[in-house]
Amino acid sequence: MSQNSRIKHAALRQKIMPAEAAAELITPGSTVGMSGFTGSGYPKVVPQALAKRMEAATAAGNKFRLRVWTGASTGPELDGALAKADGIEFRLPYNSDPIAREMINSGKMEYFDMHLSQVAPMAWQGFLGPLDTALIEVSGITEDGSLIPSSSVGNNKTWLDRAEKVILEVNSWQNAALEGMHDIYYGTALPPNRVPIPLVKPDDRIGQTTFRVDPSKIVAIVETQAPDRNLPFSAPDATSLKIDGHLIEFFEHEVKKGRLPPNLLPLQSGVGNIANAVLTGLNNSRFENMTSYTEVIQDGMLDMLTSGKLRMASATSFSLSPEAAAALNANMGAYRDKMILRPQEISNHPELVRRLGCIAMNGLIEADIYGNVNSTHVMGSRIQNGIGGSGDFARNAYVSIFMTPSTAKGGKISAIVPMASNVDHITQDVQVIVTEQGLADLRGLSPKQRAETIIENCAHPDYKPLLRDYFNRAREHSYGKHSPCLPGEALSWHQRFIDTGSMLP
Ligand code: 0RQ
Repeated sequence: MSQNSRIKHAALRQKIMPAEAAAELITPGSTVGMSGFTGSGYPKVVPQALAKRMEAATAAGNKFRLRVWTGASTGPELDGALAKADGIEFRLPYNSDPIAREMINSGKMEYFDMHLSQVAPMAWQGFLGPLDTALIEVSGITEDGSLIPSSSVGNNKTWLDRAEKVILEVNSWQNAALEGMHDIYYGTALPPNRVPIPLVKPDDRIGQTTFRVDPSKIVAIVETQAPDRNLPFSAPDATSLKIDGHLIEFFEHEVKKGRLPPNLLPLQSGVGNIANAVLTGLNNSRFENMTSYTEVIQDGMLDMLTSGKLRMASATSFSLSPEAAAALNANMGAYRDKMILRPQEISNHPELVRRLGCIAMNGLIEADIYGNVNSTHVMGSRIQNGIGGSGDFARNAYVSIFMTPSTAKGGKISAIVPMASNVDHITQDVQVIVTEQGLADLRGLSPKQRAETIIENCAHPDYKPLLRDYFNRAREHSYGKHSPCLPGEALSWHQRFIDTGSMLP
C-alpha cells in the first residue's frame, strides 16, 4: 500500500479497478443510489464511464437506462452526462442540471420531486422499490473498513445500508481534514419503533464520524482526484441588496419586540443567488454569535464563519462557488470545528427544525396574493429545479420567509400573481414574503388582509394596479368572500405570457 493511499484497509485495496470496469458491474434497467448533494461529493468518473456505455448501446440500436436516486442535485459529470446519453429513466429527488431539466420537461425522463428529508425513510418503507447498487464518493477508507464521508452526506448512509452491492469512488481531491467533521446518526427507525432524535442544539453531535458498510457488498473501488463542481454565485445586485435590507430591518424589529433573541435563531438559507446575498447582508449586520441549521453551506455562510458572525454551521453539504470551494479546501483545518455535515434525513428533519426554531429563508418562483408559494414550476407545468428542502423547513420553521425579485424575465413576468399556477407551500406555511419592493409580514392575517399586504408591499409598480383591480373585482363578484377569487380569470396572466411572451396586457 502506498504511503499516501486513502484506502487503509488492505483487503479492500484488492477491489481497486478502473472506472470502466466498475461501470460494467451496473446492469441496464437497475436502480443506482448515488452520492451527491448540490455540486458536492457526487461520483465523478463511474457515471461518465456509464454514459459512454449508454451512448454505445444507443449507437447499437439498444437502450441502456437507469433509475437514479441521489441526495439532491449533482454535477455535470453525473446528471449532465447521463441525461445527455438519455440514460436516466427515472430520477429523484431534486435536479438542477439544465440537460436533465430539458429531458424532464420534454417528457423523456420521469422525475419524482420530493421533500429531501423524506427520501431515506421512504426508501426504508419500500415504496421506491429495491436498490441494486450504491455508487458513493468517499474521501477515504479507514483501517477497519469504515468510510470517511466526502463533501456531502446526503442519503449515503441509507444507500450503503439498502443496496445489494456497493461501488466506491475514493476521491483524494477531497481534503483529508474532512475526517471528523461529519456526524452520522444511526438511530432512525420506522414506526412504531421511532424514538426522539437526541439533538437539542445545532452543534450537538449525536452519531459517528464515518459510515459503516458490510465489506462483502463492496464490488469495486475506483480512485479519483476530481474536483467538486459548483456554479459561481453572482455578486449581490441592487435587487438582492434591497431584499436583504428589508430582511435585516425585519430581524431588528423582531429582536426589539422580543420575538427573536439578539443572536437570532438557527438560520436555514436556501439555494440561489438571492439566498446567498442575504447571508452576505447578515455578515455585514450587527447580529453576532449566530448559528445555522440548514442543508447547504454556501459562500455567504462560509464568509460568516470566517468573520466569526456565525459561530457554527450544521448542514448536509457544501454548495460553494469554485473559488470558495478551493479556498475552503486549502484551509479546511481552520473550519473543521465550526461545521458539521449530517445525513439529509437529520439536517432537514421536521422534528429538529421545529425544536430548534429555525428561521427558514427560501427562494420562490411565484406567490399569489394569498401567499401560496410556487417554488418549482414555471407557468404551472415546466419544472425549474424541485422543492428540495424548502418544504421540510417552511412548514416547521419558527418563521418561514420566502424571497424573490418582484418580476422575472426582464419584467415580463410578475412574481406576485392572482393565483399560483402550482402550489408547493400553502398559505399556512408562508409567514413572510420579501421582494425588492418591500416585506409582507403575514402572521396573524386573514386571507383578504394578506392579499392587501402582499399587493401593497411586494408587487412591482407595473403590476400593482392590475392586481388591485383583480382583487377589487374579486371582492365584489367572488362566489365566496373569504378568499375572493375569479376562477375564470385567475390564471389568465399565465396564459397571456404563454400566448404573447408577457403577463402585461
Ligand atoms: O431562470 O436561469 O433561466 O434566468 O428561475 O431564478 O431569480 O436567479 O433565483 O437562483 O434564487 O432561484 C425558486 C428557482 C429561485 C430556487 C428558485 C427563473 C429565473 C431564472 C432562477 P434563468 P433566480 P434563484 C433548500 C431550498 C426550490 C428549492 C429550494 C429553487 C431561474 O430558489 O429552486 O428552495 N427553490 N430549496 O428567470 C419564470 C417566474 C420565475 C422564473 C424565477 N416567476 N417565472 N421564471 N424564474 N422566477 C436548498 C436545497 O434544496 C438544495
